Amino acid sequence: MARKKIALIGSGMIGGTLAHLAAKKEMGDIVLFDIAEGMPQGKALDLAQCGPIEGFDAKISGTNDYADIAGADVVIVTAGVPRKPGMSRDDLLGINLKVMKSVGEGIKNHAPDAFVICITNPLDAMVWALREFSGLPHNKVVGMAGVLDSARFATFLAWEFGVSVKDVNAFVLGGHGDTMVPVTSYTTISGIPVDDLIKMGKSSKEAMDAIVQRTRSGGGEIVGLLKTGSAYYAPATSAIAMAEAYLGDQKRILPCAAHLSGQYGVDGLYVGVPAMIGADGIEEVIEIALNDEEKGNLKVSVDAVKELLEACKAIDSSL
Ligand code: TXD
Repeated sequence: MARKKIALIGSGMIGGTLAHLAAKKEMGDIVLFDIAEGMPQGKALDLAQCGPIEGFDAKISGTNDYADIAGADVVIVTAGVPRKPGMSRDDLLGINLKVMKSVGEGIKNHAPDAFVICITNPLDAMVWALREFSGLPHNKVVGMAGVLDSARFATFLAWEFGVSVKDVNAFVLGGHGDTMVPVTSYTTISGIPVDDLIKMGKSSKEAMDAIVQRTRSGGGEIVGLLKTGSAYYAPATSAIAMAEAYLGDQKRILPCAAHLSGQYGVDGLYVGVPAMIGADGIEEVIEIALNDEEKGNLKVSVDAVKELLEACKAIDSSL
């Protein structure tokens, strides 16, 4: 059986990391695409030379021509510009919306059967716009944010409780922004709800609130430290988990920016919700029961996403 094909649209900090992770895992052949001449080709050659050391067989190529992504099974989109200190994710909207238009065309023309994972910020708006521009089915276009935000939440919780990260199952819903909704009522450590651990005196509500806030500003914290760009190791790792769930028909339930058609009272938007990923892409959106505070927080997050989409429509009348 021929190897799967993974196309990476955007070969920058996340794109290069995606390629390295996908190669190490032998997920398939990899095509790095970028508009920067030479850079995808150079990274592809460099990564290919890891093969004899790591022992992976994968054809890794770089290109500036969308025709080379033809037949991709998975397309992961990081094309655009990242934040600099002082910038919000929303500040990227004008520039990255135009990028999504060209990427959407490329995917429509050359890889219409792919499962598309969008990473470009502002994520909730860019994944929606990418789906509109590409015309792919809604279940085959998804945004990566919740896996990353949940991983940040889980990391901070593991540090707070002094436990293995392996035993923390954290859930973050809503938009990938300051209004994201870390859901402590569905967050467990070895199946023990975090709220119960607080009642046992293992931590405090104040500590939890601080962790929720640190999770919300997790991206900005790294941008402030790096100064030249934003996070890329954990974002790439998150998108690879989603791609593996698709390629392996794993039926994983992951927090994803998925298209809602009435779930959670939302229609026609992409918002971070628990979604099952398998061979058909987003196979199901899981509607979990939220308490009143969580419902209120999700509504704030959904309203913020709606504002972003209005901004997109104001820029591009085709949307
Ligand atoms: O959780 C999340 N979704 C976020 C997303 C986590 C971290 C970073 N987030 C966003 O991903 C970030 O705000 C950016 O919008 C993207 C990509 O971040 P990255 O750090 O990889 O940015 P780079 O290193 O600048 O890479 C972007 C590449 C760069 O090589 C450009 O030449 C290329 O995108 N680019 C394009 N490629 C194709 N087509 C067009 N039009 C284009 N414009 C720029």
